[in-house]
Amino acid sequence: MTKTDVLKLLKNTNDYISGQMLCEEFGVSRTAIWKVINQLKEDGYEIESVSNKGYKIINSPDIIKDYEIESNKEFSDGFIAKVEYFDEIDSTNNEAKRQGDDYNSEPKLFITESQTGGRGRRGRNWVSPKGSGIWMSLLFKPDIMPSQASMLTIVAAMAVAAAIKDLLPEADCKIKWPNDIVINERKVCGILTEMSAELEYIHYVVIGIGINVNTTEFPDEIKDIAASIYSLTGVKVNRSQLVVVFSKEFKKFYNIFMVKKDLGDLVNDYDKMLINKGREVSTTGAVAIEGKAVGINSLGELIIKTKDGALESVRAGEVSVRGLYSYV
Ligand code: BTX
Repeated sequence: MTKTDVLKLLKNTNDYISGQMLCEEFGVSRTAIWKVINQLKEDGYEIESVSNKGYKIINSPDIIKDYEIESNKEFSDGFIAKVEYFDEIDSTNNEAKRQGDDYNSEPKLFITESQTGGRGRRGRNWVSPKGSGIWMSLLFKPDIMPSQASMLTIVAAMAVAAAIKDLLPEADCKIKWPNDIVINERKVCGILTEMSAELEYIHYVVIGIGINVNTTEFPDEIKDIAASIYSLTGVKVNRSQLVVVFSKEFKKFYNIFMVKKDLGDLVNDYDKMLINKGREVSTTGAVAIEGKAVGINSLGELIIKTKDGALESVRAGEVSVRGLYSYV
């Protein structure tokens, strides 16, 4: 009997569950049940216990521990099979990679309350303070070629944006190509995809996702770009619920992606979420292009219509894109 087992039962019943029933269900003593209930109360779960009736869960805390996520009713509908939680870690992407070499099974999520060395793309830093965000990495082994893996970042971005919309339909949540999630044009989420591969074979992929959920303060160097879901919408989203909804959305988009192993059937949905669409952008990096962003193609490249009417497509690995006058 684990905390997940007990929580699942408590969360899935509206009525009281008697201690006797829990004992029988798990084949353990009343003391064992009582101990687990007390541990859950220490974690912040509000559990009512009434003599002759039993236990009833009144409220769950905003924690992102494995048992809180895995006991969610909808968890089994999602892509993630297993969760491993850390109070603090250097980087969940690093941990996924450390475990990746021995990895050969179901999709696993690494999640933490705080990162001491959170990483962005190309060696940039990712600010990951304690208690207010979701810092997580998904480890799995897709049956695709290494050259197709960058498209998974787009799939993940769609899933995060859709999950936020599921919980907050009113939020102006969009994607800044390729994979920043923005609300009111401020960055609330970044995604870093890494992999271990041979030329023609993927050992594993790690999709690292950082979401500013309830963060209220950011360091000076990012405070003009970054914001949190809470600071922008005034709503405190339950983080474990957001993870579960993300897992469901990721499964949905990933399954569509896997049919053709490209984004052809997702282009329309992506373009609807794309904040750059129809806006003037400029690229920096391998190629410098200015023009109006049109949308993406089935490889996830951004199509830009230049002043002379030519359509150019740029790859995420090659360029950064900004609005002509601002971050988007
Ligand atoms: P990125 O290169 O798109 O974004 C990094 C840039 O974003 C930084 O240079 C800074 O300007 C800005 N930034 C830093 N921290 C934040 C923040 N909390 N909110 C908004 N903007 C910020 C994006 O890279 C990839 C981020 C992935 C983060 C996840 S967290 C779990 C996993 N573990 C890990 O080490 N990284 C991933």
